[in-house]
Amino acid sequence: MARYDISGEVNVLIVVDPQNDFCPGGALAVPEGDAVVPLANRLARAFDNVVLAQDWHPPGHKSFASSHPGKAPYEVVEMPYGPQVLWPDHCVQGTEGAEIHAGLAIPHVALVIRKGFRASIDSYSAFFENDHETPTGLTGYLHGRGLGRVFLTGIATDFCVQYSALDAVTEGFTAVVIEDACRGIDLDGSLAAAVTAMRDAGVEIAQSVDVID
Ligand code: VGL
Ligand code: ZN
Repeated sequence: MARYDISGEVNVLIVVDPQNDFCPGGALAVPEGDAVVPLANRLARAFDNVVLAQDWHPPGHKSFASSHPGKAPYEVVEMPYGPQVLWPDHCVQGTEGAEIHAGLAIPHVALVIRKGFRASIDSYSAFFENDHETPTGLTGYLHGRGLGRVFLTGIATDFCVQYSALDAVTEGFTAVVIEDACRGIDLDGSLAAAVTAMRDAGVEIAQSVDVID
């Protein structure tokens, strides 16, 4: 018996960054990243309201190590808004790597929210860019549609999923991360740290069996 009743109109599933570059063979491949796709499809069938987040960077984006001479991917630099992990070039606007995984089959997605499209600032969260103050507009959308409880699935648990879940709580939503429907990057223990930080902030950590039978 599922622990959550998601039949109500207030529930929304956010599928975070289910994109080719985060799947095996992609530019920023997350181990088993593609494993979230069939589960996201099944979960989505149970939700009336589904939103997708899509990482969407211009060429030469400042989160790319290639934009910082002498720096390598996974090094950390100080940006005006704080520390920033440098990544391999990924999810470049209009490329195959930025496309939604072809196996994602959720025809009733109501909104695709793109993020990270400003060259000088990264945006892990679907709510705010990494300065924690520039909004993407998602809060207004959810309020406008009367959606108050946010379930999250997708990639990467310890980056975009975590940041989105923490911001959801900050913005006054109930946030539930469906842990087995996410996959993480895990840089220096970042996966375990993310789960702890989310729990401490009041994010509910659930499994897909808690949501769908
Ligand atoms: C992500 C690193 C860089 C993510 C996006 O989707 O978690 N991680 N851009
Ligand atoms: Zn990115």
